[in-house]
Amino acid sequence: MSAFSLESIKNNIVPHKYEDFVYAYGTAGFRSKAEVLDSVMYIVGILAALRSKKLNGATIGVMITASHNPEEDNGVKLVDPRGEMLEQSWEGYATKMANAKDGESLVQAVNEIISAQKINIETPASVIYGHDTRPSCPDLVKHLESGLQVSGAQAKNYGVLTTPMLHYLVRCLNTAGTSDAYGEPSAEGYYKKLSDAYKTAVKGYARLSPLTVDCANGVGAIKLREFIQHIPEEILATNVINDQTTTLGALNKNCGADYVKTNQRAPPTATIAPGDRFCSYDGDADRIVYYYVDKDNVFRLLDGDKIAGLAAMFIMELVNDAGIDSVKVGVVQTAYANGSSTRYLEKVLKVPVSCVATGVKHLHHEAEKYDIGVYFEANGHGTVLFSPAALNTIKTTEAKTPAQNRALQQLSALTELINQTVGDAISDMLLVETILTNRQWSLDAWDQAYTDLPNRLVKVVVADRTIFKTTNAERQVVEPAGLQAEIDAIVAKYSNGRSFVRASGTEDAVRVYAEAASRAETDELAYKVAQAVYDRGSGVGSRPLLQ
Ligand code: G16
Repeated sequence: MSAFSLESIKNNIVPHKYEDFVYAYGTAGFRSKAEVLDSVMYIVGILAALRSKKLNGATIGVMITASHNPEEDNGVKLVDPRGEMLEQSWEGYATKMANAKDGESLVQAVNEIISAQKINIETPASVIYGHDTRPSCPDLVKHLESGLQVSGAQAKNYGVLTTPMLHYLVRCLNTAGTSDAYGEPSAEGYYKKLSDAYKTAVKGYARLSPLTVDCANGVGAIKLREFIQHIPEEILATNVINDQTTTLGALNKNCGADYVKTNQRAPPTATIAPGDRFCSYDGDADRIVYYYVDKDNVFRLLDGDKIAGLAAMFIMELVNDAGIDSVKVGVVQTAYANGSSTRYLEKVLKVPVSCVATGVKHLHHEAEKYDIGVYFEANGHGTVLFSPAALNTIKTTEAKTPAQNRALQQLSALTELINQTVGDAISDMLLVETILTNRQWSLDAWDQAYTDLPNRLVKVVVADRTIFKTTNAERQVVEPAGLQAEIDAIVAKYSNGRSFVRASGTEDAVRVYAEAASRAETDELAYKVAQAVYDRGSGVGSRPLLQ
């Protein structure tokens, strides 16, 4: 390990691939075509080391993944010491460093951070990193390592990992030996923590029928196979499909959570009959959606909204049965949440609901405001956070009846089973399976909570998506001027109509969401709004047409 050296930082800078490419730390870090990311990896190594130094040598995580994006993309994000996303105030530093085109300007950007954050560069730095199964990862890792090297960071490569496992490891390493120790910092430790909790949570209940898991041909296939070795088949039966992790071009292609959610259909590789139970992960296994076909073979999606409703319902009942009503539950959603789900949460469950901008980081912080904060994006990203006070109440309350005892035990198991750092497909799957097993519910029974309003997501490619600016948790567009009035006028023509538009932080497109009373109205509304976006944004390619 060498020392932090501005001279080395300057001399080893990795040149930008294209002069005019502008980098931005977006919804989930840097994300774009893998070919333009060499220079970004180098600066991320330096930034991670600086962040660690700023936090007195706490371990910082770096995950190389482009999650749901196509295989030719890649990306990188930083993980803060408790396993949460990089503090937002540092995103600007990341962007500034990434856009420095020569050694001098990079050193200048680094010096600005050191002085603004009052960083003692003599403080040791500790960084761990991992990556998904993309073919571009090994080369990108080398550039990251070069950035870590010139920063003198103590670094450890954890190799191929799901994103949530990397978040877990970061938290374990930073809490080791404290009263707040999160777990054993290894893949084995992660599998053991989750599997032990699951066994407790379903004890005494009959196992459900096997669950088929579409792993998007990504890292989830490898890790789920390892994980299920820790649970006997009499307790959880899974069948893994879309596990071609070494087939070029297969990752996220016509499969995975994003495909299923966006297209509202099962992957073509899934043979699905009434009564079957299916779920899909995304490419780095941090999202999950469930689905089935009803008795008429009609596809039914149980997305992040449905998971939030199920989790909130179950946890609220446990809190009630445990006699710890002082512990308040809340749910966090984004504008993509189906209107029916919000109505169900507010009117049926009577649980407070907050709406925040897209991005796990926004939901996570909002969820921390509740004693137990359930947060899910409709696309299947989410988890449940237990505050220190809630954890304490669950652990210290003395049960007066067997029913109360059972509820407290169940809650306690959930605090171990649910990944507290970030949404996690494996952990979320166990949460859903726990609830369904406790209730002995089919997917159809779960689906009865409410009926989704028909909804449609459309992507519009425009000349420059950054001109689209929004407010009010992304529910209204402020720029280009006049677009919101146009959307309002279109929406007004549809019963139960709702639509909003926003620039994606992970893809070069503007996303359009629409929902209305009927499928035909929803599709028409979505495409009319998409055309307005296309016209205002000097759309690229063909005009969106109603299909
Ligand atoms: C990332 C973020 C999610 C977000 C998704 C889509 O997910 O972590 O919070 O919902 O991107 O974001 P956007 O609409 O801005 O493209 P992932 O699974 O791609 O890491």
